Amino acid sequence: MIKLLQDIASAVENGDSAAVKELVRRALVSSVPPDRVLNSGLVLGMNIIGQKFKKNEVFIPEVLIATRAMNAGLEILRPALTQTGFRFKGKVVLATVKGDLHDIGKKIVGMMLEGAGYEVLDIGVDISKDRLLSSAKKEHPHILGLSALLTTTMTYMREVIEALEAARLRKKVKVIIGGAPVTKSYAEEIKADGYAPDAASAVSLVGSLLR
Ligand code: B1M
Repeated sequence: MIKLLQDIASAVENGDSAAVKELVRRALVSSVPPDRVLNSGLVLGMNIIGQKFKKNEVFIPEVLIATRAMNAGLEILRPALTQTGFRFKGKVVLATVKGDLHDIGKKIVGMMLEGAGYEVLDIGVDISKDRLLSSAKKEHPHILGLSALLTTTMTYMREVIEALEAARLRKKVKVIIGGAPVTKSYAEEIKADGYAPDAASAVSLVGSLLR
């Protein structure tokens, strides 16, 4: 069983979607518990690629290919996880803020969070505070993740937090922020709950906020 799980992790790391699908199917047929396939196979592979990405040992194309392979495995696994009463570790709503169309980094963050066992709802780019408020009310996320790549749009993050406060929703959801121009000190200044410089750090941050 351990060899099969290691093979799944390696196939994710190598971005081999076909092998991931086949190996996950084989693991399920062999009665490997779905949560082990997830955590000791798919997620392990994503963690390895995430750490390599953080250390500049691999780059965006490798991460995207690995996340696609991980998602291919997750699709095979999803029904089995649901059947065994698997519960996501928490729910995250992600958005790129109003005025900003950049979403490559946010997609990577979302995929890495999914790989780590969180339910992720990516509501898109150019998202207004009104849409974020209605998402917070409707979806009840544990975490609201805001991304911005422009110095002109990162200021909108403060407006979102103020709008959440005005709507008395601020205590119900943790807000994390990220994107190239965003800093830890900016996060503190606007009273966000956390800042992550990259996708692997975002996974650690969400884990620590929901602990
Ligand atoms: Co634009 N762009 N862009 N662009 N673009 C930048 C950001 C820029 C730095 C380029 C430059 O001038 N050197 C510059 C911003 C300058 C500034 O404000 N500081 C810029 C500009 C000016 C513009 C336009 C205004 C250009 C124009 O039209 N004159 C325009 C604005 C459009 C708009 O948004 N309204 C524009 C447009 C575009 C494209 C549409 C062509 C395209 C976006 C395509 C897309 O995203 N679907 C684009 C791109 C691709 C870039 C660059 C080249 C690459 C961005 C990227 O995807 N990086 C960028 C230059 C650069 O960064 N080198 C640039 C890769 C990605 C993996 O990294 O997004 O940083 P990143 O994500 C990381 C972390 O930041 C973090 O984790 C990710 C993974 O590790 N992270 C989070 C991100 N979100 C997070 C959220 C979290 C936590 C971590 O929690 C929720």
